[in-house]
Amino acid sequence: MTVTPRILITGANGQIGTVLAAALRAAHGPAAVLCTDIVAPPPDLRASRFALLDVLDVPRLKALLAEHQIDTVYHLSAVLSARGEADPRRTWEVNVTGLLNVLEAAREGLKVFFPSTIAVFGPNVPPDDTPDDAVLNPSTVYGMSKAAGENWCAYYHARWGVDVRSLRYPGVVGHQSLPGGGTTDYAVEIFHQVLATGSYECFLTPDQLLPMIYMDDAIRATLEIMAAPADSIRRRTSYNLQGLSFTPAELAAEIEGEMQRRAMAPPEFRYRPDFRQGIAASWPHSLDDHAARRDWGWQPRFGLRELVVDMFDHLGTRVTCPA
Ligand code: AKB
Repeated sequence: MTVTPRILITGANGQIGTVLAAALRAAHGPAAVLCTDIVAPPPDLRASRFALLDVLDVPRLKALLAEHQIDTVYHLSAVLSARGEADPRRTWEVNVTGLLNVLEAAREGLKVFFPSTIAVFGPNVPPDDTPDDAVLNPSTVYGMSKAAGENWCAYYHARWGVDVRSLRYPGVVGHQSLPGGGTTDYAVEIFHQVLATGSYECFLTPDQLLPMIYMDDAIRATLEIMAAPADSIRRRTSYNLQGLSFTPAELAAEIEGEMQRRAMAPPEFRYRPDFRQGIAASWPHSLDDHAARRDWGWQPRFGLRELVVDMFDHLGTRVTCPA
């Protein structure tokens, strides 16, 4: 008999949270999922079960866990790489203390998912097929906080047996939601801007190769690692997760080709790198994710062509220009 989990998601209004929440509701039923965030959800998401939660508010966190008899937490709330640089101490507090609050509560028997990131790596690792155990010398406070978080996860697992599982997400691209505050955000913005205005000015250089993943693959990976038997999870820091890698110029070319196939007016692309280029340049080009493939069967499905076609299939000519 399968037991329905009782799930709490922190940071549920974010790019991944909104899509993960829908996937978890589809898998386990709407009653199984409690979404939380520091601000109220946008109107189109108000139908789902929701509670306000600041992850730094321990009494509130504990009360929600108890009141809803939660057994699984997807701890998504975090300040990302670009936004994190504006207030490093606040980023550390939200990302590290917030995680510690969840891990401490998890000693009572909760299962936890913790999203890590390619930002844990700095410029001194092999950039291609970066191994899981490459040295972690991150260049941003976001990367520092996630590297520390990975070690806290392994520590809580080793010391108190907390079943915490983690993935190092690359940049996530999806049609369902908009990113906010990241360095890889350009790869989603480009679609919305091109559909809204016919042009896009990218804040990275055209040749900046980065690891990315399509949202559908990222969500499937998250569900798969959480469903895997506990003894198959051999890394309790975090697993590298590779979907595909591309540069802004390669994405732009694929978008242009797809627009031509759809008889749309040719788009215009410009490049004006800002401080985010320095962050991107410190990250790997691609990750070696053989441990994820070996331990719980990870297999990406979306390449660049499939990603671009699916984005256009879903966004069509909708005009939703991000702020
Ligand atoms: C960011 O750009 O900060 C995130 C990430 C790669 O973790 N998308």
